[in-house]
This record gives sequence, structure tokens and C-alpha cells, in this order.
Amino acid sequence: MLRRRRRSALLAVGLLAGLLAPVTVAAPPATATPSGSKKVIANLWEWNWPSVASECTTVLGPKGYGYVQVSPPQEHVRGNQWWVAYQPVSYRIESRKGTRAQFQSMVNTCHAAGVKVIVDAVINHMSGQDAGGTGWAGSSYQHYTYPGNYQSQDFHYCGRNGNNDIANYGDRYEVQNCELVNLADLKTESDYVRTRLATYLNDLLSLGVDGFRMDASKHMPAADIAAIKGKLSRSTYIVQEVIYGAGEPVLPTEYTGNGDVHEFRYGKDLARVFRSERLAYLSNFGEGWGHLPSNVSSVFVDNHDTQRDVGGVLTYRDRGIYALANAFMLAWPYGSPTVMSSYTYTNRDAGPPSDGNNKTLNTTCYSGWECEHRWPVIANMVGFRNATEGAGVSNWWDNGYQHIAFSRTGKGFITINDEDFAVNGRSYYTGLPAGRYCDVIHGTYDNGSCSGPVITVDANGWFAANVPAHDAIAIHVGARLS
Ligand code: LM2
Ligand code: CA
Repeated sequence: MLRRRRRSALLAVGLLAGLLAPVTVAAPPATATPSGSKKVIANLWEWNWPSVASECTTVLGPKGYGYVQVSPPQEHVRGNQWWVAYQPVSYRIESRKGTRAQFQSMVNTCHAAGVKVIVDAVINHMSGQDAGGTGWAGSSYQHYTYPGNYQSQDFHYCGRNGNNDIANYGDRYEVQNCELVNLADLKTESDYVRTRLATYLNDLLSLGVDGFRMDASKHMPAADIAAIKGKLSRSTYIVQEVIYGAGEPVLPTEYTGNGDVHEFRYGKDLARVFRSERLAYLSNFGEGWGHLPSNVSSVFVDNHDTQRDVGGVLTYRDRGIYALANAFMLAWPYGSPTVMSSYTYTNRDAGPPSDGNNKTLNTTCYSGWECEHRWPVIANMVGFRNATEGAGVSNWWDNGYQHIAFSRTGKGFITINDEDFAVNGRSYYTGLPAGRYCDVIHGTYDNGSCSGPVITVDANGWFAANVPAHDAIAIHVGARLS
């Protein structure tokens, strides 16, 4: 894992600090909400349904992912941009990603592979284009008129800013009753609208869906989401998109009564630490940084929006450092982690690889698609997460700068060296049972054998190894050789 940059002046100091003794951090936060023993979510963003199905069988299930998150499945406006999916025109399950039958088959296939399905649910708004037209599945619509679903009285017209758009995020009323980039804003306070939305979500539940990512949740009062949730046919996992904004009145904490909430500060703070601060600061990452309580927090290094924001988070473009950030997220017991999976792009608006009719093509990893969830470091760390579920953090150690290490008590151990220099011959205290463990950062454990280096933990719980610059070693009890 190689890379650029930085700080040779700190080199000597870093080595000196490396001689310090291990310290123990406070008890770990509780684990987050998605149920079951496998909680890691793979976000196969913009994948079509047949490709999601085959990935569940061949990769997600075998690698231990518990959930797949898929893009909005409802009918949407036509076009090649990815964001057409965020402009519903009806709730027919037919989109550029596939038909209702393909969607149903995908859910069944993923379930058979032990993977649950979370759907991106766009329920705050309908389309945004001023002109009407014909949706993906043939439904005709106008801005504010969606025959059979909504008419003009079902939308907010906030009457502000000359165009009904949200301008001032410091104003709660505007954020929730004006339009997000011209998108027709549903009256989610109305019982008719709530019932229509719940009918859509219940249709998805009837197809076997296991959870919802509630798009644009900040733009709906938490009470409206609660009322819609109250109309669902069964209980289900919910994660709400409420982007924390400094000084804004609408807070992520208002929504935790409904379910999990995306913690956007996590990815931003992690990027800052990796880019310009110290990994040593991560010893209390999460609640200690003012983030949401762990048991309601949904975390990710990047998502489809933040990877497109300027000056933001770490993404696939950061290569090795991105893998290390994901390895940290998967090793650290705060929140419920989602691994992003992207297609490569240069133009922000560009849709995924598609045919002449804008229908999404089957995914071919590493050719137009980045498939971060398959990167060996990331995919193998899902196994680490599963094997260490419920175990606390102990044996925290850092050199004061970019080299850290910690145990998941009795279950696993990781050291990340993000210095510009290798650290050779150092010994690490793991507290793990003596034995031979597969280093899952450099090797894949499969059926009792390890394709990479083997780490030998001695009878006192120690091992010695070399860690290259910008690299890591991780071992866990689920990848132990006999
Ligand atoms: C979200 N969460 O709250 C999604 O994560 C985000 O990706 C969505 O924006 C947004 N909310 C609405 O669901 C994306 C995209 C926008 C795009 C909208 C609607 O980031 O750029 O807006 O979807 O497709 C586009 C144009 C915009 C235009 C709008 C309406 O970029 O200029 O506004 O369509 O025609 C006039
Ligand atoms: Ca709204």
C-alpha cells in the first residue's frame, strides 16, 4: 500500500514516541442497530438488479456482508444522469436498474445468500424538472401532478425566495417546507401523503425488503417520518439521511427515535485525520468527537454525495489510504459501517455505464466500476468486524503520530502505520490466545489456509513484525490457522 507525502521532520520524534508503553482506552461504545450477527452494509450504488443478485451470491455472502444497500427502485424521470433516480414520478418498481420481477428475484437471491436488502427510499419529494414528460416506465407526469398518486394539493409551496427553493438552512421551516433544488416537496404532514408513501414502502416490504435508507430525511420533520413508520406492515431497519450542519436548527439527534441516522461528521473527520492530523487522535473516535451515540449511528468513509463534494472525504481515488480508512472503520467498534461501492467518473452528473437507452449495464468490476467492497483489504476486514462483534477495545497504543494499534479484546488486533516510514522489528501486545493467524490485510483466509503472511502470537500475547509505510497488519480469531 503505497503513497505520497509528508512530515519527515517528525520522523525522529515519532520513533522515540514509539517506545512508550501501551495504554487502555475507556470501554467501547455499544454496537449499532442492524440486527443479526453480520451487520456490515455494502452500498452497491447504481448497480442493476441482476448484478446485485449475482454479487450477493458470489461476493457479499461469502465475504460476510450482512446487508446490501441498493439505489432507489421506483420509476423516475428519464435521462442518463445518476440523479434521475432521486426524481420519482410513480412508485412502480421499474427503473433503469431493472423491472419489478428482476427486483424480486434479486431480493430472493440475496436472502438465499444470507444478505439482507436495504432500499434507498425517496419520499420527501417527486420530480424537479419544470417540464413534465413520461417516466422511465411510461407514466406521464407534470411537475406537481403525478396521475394516480399526487395532485397539486399534495405539495408544499413555501412561497419564499421567489422560486419555493430552500435558501436558508438556518430556518427550520424553509428546510422542511421549501423545495430542495426545485424538487416538488410532498406534504408529509398530510395523512393522504403519509398513507401513499407507506403503501409504497409496504409494497417493498411485501417483496421481502429488510430496511430503508430514508433519503432527504432532514427535509421532513422527524414526526412525519415517525407517522409513516407507524403505517408500515412490519418493523424494519431504518437509517435516516440527516446531514449535520454547524449551527443549523434541524439536528440529527431529533431523528434517533425513528431509527439510525447517517453520521456525516465521521467521514469528514476521518479524512482530516488521515490527510493532515494524527491517527493517534482516533483513540476516542466517535462519541468522544461529538458524533451520535454509537447505537444509532450509521457510518461510512464516503457516500455518493460526499464523494462528489469538493474538498471533502477520502474516496476510491485515494487508493491505499482509502483502504486504510475503511480498515479502521471496520476494526473500530463505533456505529454501523457501510462500505461504499462506486463507478468511476470525471463528470459529477455522469451516470453509470449504460446502453443506448440509458439502461444500466451489468457491472464489470474494475472496468468502469471501482468495486471498493471487493478490494481485498476492505472485503477481508468485513470478516474481522464479524469475528470481533461485541468485543471492546483494549491495548490502545500509538506513537503520538501516525502509527496506532489496538485490540478487540480477545478477538482481534490491528496496527495501522500511516507514517512515511516502515516500522521494522517492533513487538505488539495483542492479548490474543497464542497461535498462528492470517494477516488479513495482506492475505485472504479461506478454509484453513492463508494466502498471505502468517503472524505468530506467542504464549504471552505478543508478536513481532515489520509494518511498511502506509500499511497495516490485522489478525482475528476467525482467521486462525490450526
Ligand atoms: C439526497 N439526499 O438528501 C440525495 O442523497 C442526493 O443525491 C439528491 O440530490 C437529493 N437528496 C435529492 O434526492 C441529487 C443530485 C442533484 C439532483 C437531485 C435530483 O445531487 O444534483 O438535482 O438528485 O435529481 C438535479 C439537478 C438540479 C435540478 C434538479 C431538479 O442537479 O440542478 O434543480 O435535478 O431538476 C433545478
Ligand atoms: Ca420536505
